[in-house]
Amino acid sequence: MGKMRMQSAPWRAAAVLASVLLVGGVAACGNSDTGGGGSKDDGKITMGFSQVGAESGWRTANTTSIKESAAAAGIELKFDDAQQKQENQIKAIRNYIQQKVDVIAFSPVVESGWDTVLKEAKDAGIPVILTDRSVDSADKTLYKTFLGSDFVKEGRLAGEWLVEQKKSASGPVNIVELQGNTGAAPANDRKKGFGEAIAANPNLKIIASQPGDFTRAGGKQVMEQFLKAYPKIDVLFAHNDDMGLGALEAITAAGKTPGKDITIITVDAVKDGMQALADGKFNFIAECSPLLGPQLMDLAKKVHAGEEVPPRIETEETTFTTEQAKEALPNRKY
Ligand code: GZL
Repeated sequence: MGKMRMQSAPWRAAAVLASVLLVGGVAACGNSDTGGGGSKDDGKITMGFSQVGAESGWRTANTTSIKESAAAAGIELKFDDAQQKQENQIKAIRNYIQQKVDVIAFSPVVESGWDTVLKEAKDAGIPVILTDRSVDSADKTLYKTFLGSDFVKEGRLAGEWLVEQKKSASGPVNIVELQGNTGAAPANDRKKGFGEAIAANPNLKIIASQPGDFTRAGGKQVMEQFLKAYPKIDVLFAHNDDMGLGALEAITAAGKTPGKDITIITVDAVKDGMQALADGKFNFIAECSPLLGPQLMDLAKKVHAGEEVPPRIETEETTFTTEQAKEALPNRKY
């Protein structure tokens, strides 16, 4: 900073006042960048986002979509990774309330236990958007909208495919199930949809169902236990690709051929899962799109402007067989 030349008394007072205002202005702006929160006088929206964690390829793609979309939308993003712990998400949301952000968005790691902190956000006048996973709060005024997938439908599509594949089976078809983390909406709902669909064929039996926490390590560990406990496993239904990919290692290590000795059905359709499907190691995937960022930012702007938004916005999704995966792989964005 150049040395300021001293001037006569009246001019000196004006110069001092101007410099105080300038420094004050920069400090205020600097504070909002480092946590003062709230719309700065340039009208830029500040969003506080609490992410589940970094447990799967899906989550990584989801985080990338959110960060890139916030930058593209000119929204200042404060981002927290909760490492799959609800207490960390509650702490992050409370921090965002303290910082007086304009909008709070989060993907609830589990469905229950949110009413208190959501009421604190509502009392602070900060709108909340649920993305990816939902909550079981009876009070629907605690959040403005939910943006994400219909997990029951994903489970149902997986089950319906299996019913079709095994319609001529004469004897019992033994199914093992790798669930997502206990209490998570996708785990509860995929299990529900799949179970309802396979009831159409009494030969289809779920002989074991355990959480693998949506991680590769969890899928491998639980599949190893299933293989030791059950000599005849015909089908694996994994609530996401990553647990299915972990299970592949256990199945191969047990001397069985995935996709042939054991039919494998998963959910997500991330690139590694689609590659396993194209290679015939998986047999069917129900897609669950992580690319929620652009819609989330549009919703944040609408909610901040006080515009009405639909209570629930579901993402468009499809399913893939091996042949369809081969065709789709070159253009997959995640
Ligand atoms: C689904 C999402 C799930 C994915 C998993 O919307 O919440 O969490 O299916 C991820 O891969 O871990």
